[in-house]
This record gives sequence, C-alpha cells and structure tokens, in this order.
Amino acid sequence: APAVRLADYAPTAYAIPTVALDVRLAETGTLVTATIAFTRRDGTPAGAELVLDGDELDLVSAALDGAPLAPDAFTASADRFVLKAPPAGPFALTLTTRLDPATNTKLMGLYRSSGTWCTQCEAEGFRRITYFLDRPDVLSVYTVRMEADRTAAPVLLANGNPVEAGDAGDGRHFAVWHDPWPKPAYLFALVAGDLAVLKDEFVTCSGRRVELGVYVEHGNVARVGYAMDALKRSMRWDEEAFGREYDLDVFNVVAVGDFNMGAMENKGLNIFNDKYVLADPDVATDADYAGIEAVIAHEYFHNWTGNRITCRDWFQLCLKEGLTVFRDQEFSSDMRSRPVKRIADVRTLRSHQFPEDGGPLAHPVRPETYKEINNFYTATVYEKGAEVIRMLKTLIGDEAFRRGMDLYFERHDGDAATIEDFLACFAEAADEDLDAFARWYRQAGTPTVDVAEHYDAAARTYTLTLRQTVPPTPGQPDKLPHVIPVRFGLVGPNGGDMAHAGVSGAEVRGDVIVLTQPRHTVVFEGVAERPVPSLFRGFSAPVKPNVGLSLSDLTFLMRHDGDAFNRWQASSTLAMTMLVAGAHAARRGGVPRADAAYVDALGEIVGDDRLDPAFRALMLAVPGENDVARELGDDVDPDAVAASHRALRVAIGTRLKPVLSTILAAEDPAAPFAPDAAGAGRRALVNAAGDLLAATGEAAALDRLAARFSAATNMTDRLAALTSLVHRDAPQADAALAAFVERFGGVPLAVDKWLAVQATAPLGRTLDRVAALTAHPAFSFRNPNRTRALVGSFATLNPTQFARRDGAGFDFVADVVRRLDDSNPQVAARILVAFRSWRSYEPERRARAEAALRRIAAKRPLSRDVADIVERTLA
Ligand code: HT7
Ligand code: ZN
Repeated sequence: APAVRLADYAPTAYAIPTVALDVRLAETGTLVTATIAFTRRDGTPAGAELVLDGDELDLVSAALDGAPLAPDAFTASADRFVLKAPPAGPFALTLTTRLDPATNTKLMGLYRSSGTWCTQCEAEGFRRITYFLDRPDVLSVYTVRMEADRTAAPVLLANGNPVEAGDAGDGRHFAVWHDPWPKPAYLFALVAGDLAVLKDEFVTCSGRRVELGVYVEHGNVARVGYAMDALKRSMRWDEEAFGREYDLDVFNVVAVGDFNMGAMENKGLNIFNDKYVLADPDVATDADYAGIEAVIAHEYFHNWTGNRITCRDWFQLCLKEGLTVFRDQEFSSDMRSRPVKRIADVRTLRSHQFPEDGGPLAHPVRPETYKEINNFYTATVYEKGAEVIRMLKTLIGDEAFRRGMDLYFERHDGDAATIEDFLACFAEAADEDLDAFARWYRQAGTPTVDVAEHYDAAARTYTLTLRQTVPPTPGQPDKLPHVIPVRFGLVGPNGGDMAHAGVSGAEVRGDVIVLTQPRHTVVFEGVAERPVPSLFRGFSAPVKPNVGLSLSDLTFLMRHDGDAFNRWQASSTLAMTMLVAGAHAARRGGVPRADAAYVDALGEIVGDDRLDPAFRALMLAVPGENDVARELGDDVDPDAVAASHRALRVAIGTRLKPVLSTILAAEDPAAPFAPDAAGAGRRALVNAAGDLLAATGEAAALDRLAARFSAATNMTDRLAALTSLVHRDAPQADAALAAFVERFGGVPLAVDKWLAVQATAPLGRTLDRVAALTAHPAFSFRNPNRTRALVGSFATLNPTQFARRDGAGFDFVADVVRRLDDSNPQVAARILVAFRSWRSYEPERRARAEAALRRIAAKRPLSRDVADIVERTLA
C-alpha cells in the first residue's frame, strides 16, 4: 500500500452533516443500515464522484434519497464504495451492510467479547461497519437505533443521550441514542449485552446532573468502585484545573475482556479493556490501581482534548494524545506524590520512548508519513508528546500556559485542528515566537546535551558550556537545534542552592536556562565557591544529559539536591555507571563491582524515615537490564548485562542487609489495605527490600519471602513475593505458582500475572515453559491481554531468554507474530516491536534476530501492520 503523506492533506469533496444508523444485532449476520446525509463542499464541482472507505464489507443494498441505486450508478467492493455522479445538492445514501461480529478476530469495527457486542473505531474501524468518509476531519451528528434479543442483550448503549427505548416484538427490543455533538467516525461506539452496572451521579460546576454508569460482566460489579471514584475525581479535576465541564446527560464506561489497547474515549461511551476498570485488593496490585486511575482520567479528559477539539488528520495524533497524557500525568501528580509520579513517568519514557527514538522505528512526535496508522500509537506520540507540552509550560510559565489552553478551547471548540493551530494559541497567549520550539514536533531523535563546567575562584565566576546534538534518524540525516529548557540549581556545600549575581550566555528565565543554539557558554557571576550543578531538574527536557560529574559529586547530589527528581537521577546515574562497567567486565569474564560509597549513600536514604517510602523504593530500583543495554549501544551481550545487574543487586542486598531487614521488620501485617499513594509507597518499599534480600540467595531471605507469599492479604504483596521467588529460582517457587493458579485460575486478570511472572523469569527453562503455557486452558491467542501477558512480556521484559544465544527465543516470538498476523495484526505488530533493537546485539545474536525477522517478512499474505514494522525494522 502506498504511504500516506501529511503534505498531501486536502479536505474531502463532501461533508456529512448527519448519520442515522439502524443496527440489527443477531447471533449471525448483523445488519447495519446507514442513512448518510452528504453536502458538497465549496470548491467541489457538481457531480464529482463520491468515494467512501470500506474494510472487509459486504454490501446488501444501496439507495439514493430513498430510491434503490441502479447497478451502473455505483461500484462497491469490500474496501470501497463509489457513487459515480452524485446530485449537485444535498443528498442521502442509505447503505445496508451485513457483518459477522462473532468472527471478527481483529477486534476493530463491531465484534463480540464474551457475548457482548462492542465496537472499536479508532483509527479506521468505522469503515468495517459501513462505507464512510472514515477520517477525523469529517464531523457528523449521529442518531443510532439498535435492536437486539432482549435476553441476549438487555443493555443497549451508544454515544450521546438516550432518546427512546421499547419493545420490537419477537423477543427483541430497541433503543435510540442521539449525540448532539458533531464527531468524527472514530468516536462512534455501541455496546449491547447482558451486563451489570454500577450507577452514580455527578453534579457539574454549573449544577447539571450527569448520570454515570460503569458496565461490566455479571459478578464483577463489586470490583468497579475504584474506577467510579476515579471517574468522579477526574470530572471534578478537569473543572478545577482546566475549566472543562462535562457536556452530556450521561457518561458510561463499559469494560470488556477482549480489547486491542487500554481504552477508548468514544463520546459519552468510553469502552475499556477490563484491566483498567476491575479492581479489588485480592486481584489488583497498587500498580493496577494507579493504572486504572490514570486511564479512567485519560479517556475522560479526551472529552475536551480529542472529542470537542479533534484532529484534522492522523498526523496530528499527538494533538490529542500528547496533550491528554500530559493532563492525566498532572491529574495523577495531584492525586498522588508529584516527584514520585515524575520519576515513574521518566522511567517509562526512558524505557519505552528512548529506544524507539534511537532505533529503526524512530519518528517525529508528529510524523509526516505512514503506511499503517495503527503503528503510530507510540511512546513518541504519547509520552514524548506529553513532554513537549510540559516543556512548553516550563518555557512560557504557568499563567501563559493556562491562557493558551483557554484560548485553544475557545477558538477551536468543534474543530478538527492541527499542531499549528494549537501552538498559535500559546504564541499569542505568551506573546512569543514558537517557530523554533515547533521543531520538537518535526524532528525525531533524542538530543544529547554535553555539559562542561569551570569555576574561576579569582573571578568568582562559574561557567557551564552546554552543547546539544540531535542525532540523525531514519529519513532525517540533518537536524536543527532544539529549544531546550534546563531547570537548574547551583548546589552549595551546605546542600542549599547558591545565589549568583547575574548570568550571561543564554536567556535565563527564573531557574530555567533556555538553550536555543548548538552551543552556549553560560557564565554565572558572583559565585562564592564551586557549586555542584544540578541540571535538568524535574527532567525539564526529554534529552540525554552528559554532565560527567564525579562519583563524589553524584553521591553529594543524591544526598542533598533540593530537587527530589535529581536526587533519584544522581543515584540512577551512579548505578548506571557501575552497571555499564560491570557489563564490560562480565563480557571479558571478569567480575562486576559496586562502589561502596554509592551503596552507603543509598542505605542512608533508604533508611531515612522522614522521606516518602515510595521515593525510597524508587531509589532502590536500579536501572533495568534493557536500560543498560541501551546505554551500551552496540555489541550487547544480554547475559553479561544480566550478570552485572545481578551483581549490583547482590552487592546492595548484602551491604544494606541491616537497613533492609529493619524495613521488613517494621511492616505491620495487620494494616488494612487502602489503594492510596501512602499505602502503595509503604508496600513498594517493603517489597523492594524483600526482593533485594532475596537477590542474595540466602535461604532465610527466601523462607521469609515464601512466608510473605502465603500470608499476603493483597495482590501487591502476593505478586511481589511470587515474582522474587520465581525469578530467583527459589526452591519454594513451584509450590507458590501452583498455589496461585489454584486460587486465581478462574480470574483472567490474575491469570495474566501468573503467566507474566513465568514468562519474565531469567531462567534457561523459561522458553519451554512459555511454549507449554500456550496450551494451558486459561490461555488463548484470541485474547490480547493473555497474549501480551505471556508472549509480550517474554519478548520485552526477559532480555536474556528472548535473546538466547541459540536464537530459540527469537524464533518462538517470530512464530507467534506469524500466527497472530492472520487473526489480529494490530497485536502481532506490537509484539514484533520487541525486535527493534536487534542491531545492537553482538554478532551471533544479531544474525539470529535478523533471520527471525526475515522469516516474518517472507510470510504471505502479510498484514499491512506487520509488513510496515518488519520493513522499517530491517531497513
Ligand atoms: N485513543 C485510543 C487509541 C486507540 C485504540 C484503542 C483501542 C483499540 C484500538 C485503538 N487504536 C487507537 C486510546 C487512547 O489513547 O486514549
Ligand atoms: Zn488517548
């Protein structure tokens, strides 16, 4: 298929002001009759042909303004409907299509999940329901009449407000929904099924009552309270933080078990992967609760950033996604701890987006070409997109940022907008030229900022030289410099920030140095003694700083930096230095070593009861093996990386045994469970301590873990203990796994944890076990959550076993990708992404990975999703 290009954008020849859908759901052969009103846009010549998108469609009948269309007036195939000579004035096409939702394994369009009919239309799923102008700049008002068997589907939901419902005879019933807000087809949704509901109510800031419903399979209502609470908090927060009020009489959320992604923001009817709705302490971990809170908020926030203002075309995806991620991150920061949330978000960015930006799949936050849009729901568009918004706020300040947001909502409400439209609002609000800043949307690649420092005692000046490099990426060999906000502090010997008497060499706004050139020499005057520079505080820009501080400077910052993020960063930088040196040593057959001063500083912080336990837990989490591999860059031997990682953790566990044991001993096993940030932080710290002690392999530590597993009263502690036992290959591991599945085998979301723990075990027998688990009755390749839990986590979170030297891990994942390519290409393509860093392996593994990739590329037929990723990965 040819690539789609941003430069080729042109509006459609026709607009669609209204759509009326009549959907007759049946076990076999669902009929959809769409009456679509068209008007000719200005500039379209009268009679210009109308071309509608379709995808695997079966047309039953076609009529124009109520009269059947003559066979020579149109052509129709599975993927296109063409009306050859439309009337010059407004007209309506009535098209009936026959669908078979039960065999729709792609989970795009109308499909069935455990008996429930549901839809997924973003990005291009609506064209699998009826022929349409299926693109985001065609906004229409929808009315939907649904009809189904009353027993099979007592619940009938669609977008907007309910209008009418009643009996349809023959055991069937109907409902009519009307959405007054014009929307693109990707926001269309319907749900029909036998579902239970938790209802509640929200009164908006202007006093309007909104009826809220969270729909789930029967038996699960007791597990939706947290999601409902998160929804109400999100609605209030959007009013308070962004002045955004909800705009319909109802807001419904439906949880389904079969879903390609996390959730979908359909207008007034959000559809969720049940993983992001269902929670009780027995089955959900603290991370699950935080995920539910964030995703519920994210989808709700789309009501304004995505739905009321949508994207002109799919190249503008970050307009809604980057902005909405930024909003959900801010929400979670306000609900929980801001520094802890920031550290967690930066870890995610580094582990997901940095490798994307540094590999064959690198693309700008706003791509300029794509072959398959589903492959651009990426960490770059979402997470780097959010970082770009955060930098914008840092640069123009909180007040101008809020004015810019207000202007954006006011000016573009009801529009399908672009990044240029968005930035123009901030340029106006801040009275600032943002042209150079806009490069963040156009240039791929993570910039490096090299820093050199010099203190002149006689002149009392402190000089920082900052040099940025934006690396070449596929299709972009040369780059212009970025506008980079560097939030900084000059930390004095007493740990406080030092004053200075003036600065030159770059614009400085408060505590932010603004880099605009490839190189800046920034001179601070009147600096009493040499400070330790604390740069990129709060991770003020998505770059790789290379400050080259000494070990003693870093341990100093670890202990004293006034910025919590940079305390953590200093610790991570130190750990990374040791991990990289250790990996090199292990590669040469040597022994990795840990720096005692670092471990002692870590011990002091971790043992400091005045600090937030969640922060202390994050300090204990040294960079992961994939992070180390990325830092190494090339000739990576994952076994050497793992040896280095293990050695550092054993060193920490051994040297800090007293403080870690004290943390474990201080745990109150009778404390009631609450899924709040404070409780989660305490559990994170205790479990990190238990895991590090287990890393030493001491029998007593493993016994204590096994006891913690058996006595656990919540899933966070149970899963943490199980993971430590299984990954440490403890003698108690198999019994614990058996006990877990015995108790939770009937709960799919818990089964996912059981599968993932085994798939991520860094053990030689793991691949055989994973292969055997594909035949387990609780596993199915039809279900994306099961597939991701077993195969996705094996491929992305088990570096030594996926990249086994004999290539068997690569071959296994390649076989799965080939198999899924036929049933669910979207999920297949996402799993395939695990190969993206194949070129950085040492030669033997590199050859094995390439062979596996070529086997995928050779499959016929090959979906566009998988072909696109495999071609770019091999290019
Ligand atoms: N806007 C949604 C992204 C999405 C999606 C969701 C489910 C299945 C397929 C999908 N394709 C794209 C989710 C979000 O970012 O809010
Ligand atoms: Zn989103």
